Amino acid sequence: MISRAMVPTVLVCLSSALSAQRQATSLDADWRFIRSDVGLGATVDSRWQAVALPHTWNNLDGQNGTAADPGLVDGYYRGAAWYERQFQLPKEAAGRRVFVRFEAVSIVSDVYVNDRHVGQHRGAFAAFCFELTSFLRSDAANVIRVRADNSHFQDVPPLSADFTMGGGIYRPASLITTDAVCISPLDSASSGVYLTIKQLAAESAAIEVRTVVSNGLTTAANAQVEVEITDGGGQIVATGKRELPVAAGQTATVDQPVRIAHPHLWQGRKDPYLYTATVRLHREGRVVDAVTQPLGLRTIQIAPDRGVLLNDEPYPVHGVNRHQDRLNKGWALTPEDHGEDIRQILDLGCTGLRLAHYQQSGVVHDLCDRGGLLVWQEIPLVNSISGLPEFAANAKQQLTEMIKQGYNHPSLCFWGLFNELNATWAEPLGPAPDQLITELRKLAHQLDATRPTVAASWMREPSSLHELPDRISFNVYPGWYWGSPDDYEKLLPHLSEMMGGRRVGISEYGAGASILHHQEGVLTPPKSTGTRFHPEEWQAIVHERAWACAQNNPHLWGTFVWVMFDFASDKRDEGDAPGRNDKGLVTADRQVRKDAFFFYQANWTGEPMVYLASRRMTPRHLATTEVKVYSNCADVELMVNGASLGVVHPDAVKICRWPAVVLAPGVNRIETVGRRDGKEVRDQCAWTLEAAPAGSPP
Ligand code: GCB
Repeated sequence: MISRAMVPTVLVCLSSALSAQRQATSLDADWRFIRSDVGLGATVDSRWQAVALPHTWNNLDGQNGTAADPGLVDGYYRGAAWYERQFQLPKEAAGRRVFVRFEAVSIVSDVYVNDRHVGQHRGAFAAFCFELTSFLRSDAANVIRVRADNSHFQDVPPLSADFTMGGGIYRPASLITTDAVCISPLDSASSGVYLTIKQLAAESAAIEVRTVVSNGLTTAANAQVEVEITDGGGQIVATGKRELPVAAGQTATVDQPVRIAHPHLWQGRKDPYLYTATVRLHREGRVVDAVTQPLGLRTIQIAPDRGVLLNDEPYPVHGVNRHQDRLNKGWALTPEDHGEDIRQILDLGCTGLRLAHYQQSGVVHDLCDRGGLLVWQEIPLVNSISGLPEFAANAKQQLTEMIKQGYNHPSLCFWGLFNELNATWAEPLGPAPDQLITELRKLAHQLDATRPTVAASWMREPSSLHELPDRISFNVYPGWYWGSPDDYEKLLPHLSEMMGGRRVGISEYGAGASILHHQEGVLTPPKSTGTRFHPEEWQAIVHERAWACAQNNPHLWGTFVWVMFDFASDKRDEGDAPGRNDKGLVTADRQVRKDAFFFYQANWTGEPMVYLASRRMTPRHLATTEVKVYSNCADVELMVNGASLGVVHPDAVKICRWPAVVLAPGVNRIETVGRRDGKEVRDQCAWTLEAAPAGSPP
């Protein structure tokens, strides 16, 4: 514990040379925090900790299993906590408007400034923004307090889910000061600028730029809205200017058409080319505000017969799911953490990404724009709904925030409406979700006519729910929760047939795996997936069979592995650690890539690679074993203890096998070399053959 006296209070000082335009100042440093519902009037004393954003209180208790915290209902603290911080406005801010923007606070947050309630936000995943102007003291330090509460709320999705619902101000926060007339930061905390591609052809692109302007004056204002589009090299390629009268205290919207000649398209991973759109607001002869947004020129569709069409061309979408979670950090991720995740996802060769099961950080969206990933982002409507009208209203609010805040990101291609919803299966049982989903789809289309809606279903039988999003997807786990990996072959055409021959997505598939657990010889599915033994080899088998059926499959429009990284789900108790879902291709600390990671890398990337599977299975007890290598090379050679066992060509899913390799007692040196186009790549490991433990089968 650090007492307040020990913490130097660093006041936010906005730049002394305030320009007329908006200023954003980070509020991330110098908060005090207490994990208790102490109330607004509580004195900040030695019980309060010094913390910085991003911050969560569940990074440790939310990942250690429920048994570690038997006193807590969910096994981790779900309740209210308080944050407090001081800031001072410089004289130059006088007469300007001041806003606070939180990029996310979980789940319900109440913001107070100088002991007055500024506003409440309900929902753990979207940004929100409040105007502080009338709450501030210009002559003294201002105090902001936030009560964040991650209890269960019957009106805020998700009602339940297989992940820890971390609490806290777990993304950055900032103060924004603007002129009295500004591009609105209050339109569902979006940028206030919406870029819509109206037409895209080789000769020209027609873009409509919608700008929302807020007038904080008590008199009418005459603003001019200027649009400037620059290309990747910073050259201006389109401009426009419009007059916009805004009544006193009101918000007005202007739509401006602009054209870009010979557009350079955003082409996914092939060429994620970005333009930049800048909107400037002029008043009384000066620029008073400006907002800059990414602009990627692309169209997106999911055709029932041809699958995903990016710019009218079929585009193979294969990728992974990702949670906003990391070992020992929970949801409080830095830009570097997000950066490393997306780098690993790109390294894997993904073309698609599903952000499960909620809106993720804007940092991630920027990285996906630049990396060329086609992203599915969804609202957290998981398992069941409640019949409360407030629940439906909140789901609509979260959808609105997700769409408005993500609108200009070309990588965001599919809006997800639900995950595994079913009134008859989920606990707690809820009412039939059909009406709500119908309303959500309508709302999504009203807000955004350019992107298809999607959803993930667990049901393999016909359901009215499957018809509600524009395109349905299925979460399927043959070889894990049910059946065998061989079931993929019949399952994929079955799902498409069930949907009248239309292509379907596979939004989740996979199996758990521990890098500490291994199975020699003939592999068998786990008797129960909820048990401790989750061999890495079985996960690889499930993915090998799944991908053998899924690649180039004419029944599918896209596939997403469950899941890229192991993640915290405190209620789980299986695999090698309680509190963890271990279906990741990479461990929760991002340090170890499991065998299945390299299986996909061999299939999805072009840079020559070889990888020796089961490298961690040592010591071993079977002298005669199959050796398996994943490689995208033309020829792959295996050497055991220096002797070549011959060259093999990878099969249709990039697997090379040497059956019946005989190991010597003690340490064996296993080496492989892949060759392609005059390039050589190598991998090696050491396996120790031990005598089988007494009593084990021959
Ligand atoms: C699912 C859910 C996902 C779970 C996953 C699993 O179908 O959509 O949230 O984490 O299965 O691992 O069981």
